[in-house]
Amino acid sequence: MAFVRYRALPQGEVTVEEFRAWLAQFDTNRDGRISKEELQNALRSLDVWFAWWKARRGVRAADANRDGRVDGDDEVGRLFAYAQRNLHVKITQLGYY
Ligand SMILES: [Ca+2]
Repeated sequence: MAFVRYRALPQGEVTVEEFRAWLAQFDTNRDGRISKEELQNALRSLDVWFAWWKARRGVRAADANRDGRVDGDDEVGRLFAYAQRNLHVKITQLGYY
């Protein structure tokens, strides 16, 4: 795998738009969905411990239609909420849709 330097999440509070833009860079196959492996890379870039395990839990928490991918406003919103609860990502507002 190529060594890629990812853009970091903004410091402090993050809006859902910033979160989505940050997440999009990990969509390496550009299908507009975030797989467990892609989320794992995202978490690794945050120096999150147990990234593979949290990626699996995060996709499970967010994947409303159970297709194994995080896609669409609803699922990204759910992943955002998961990140807030479990990854200590600060969210500016909760009424995001
Ligand atoms: Ca899905």
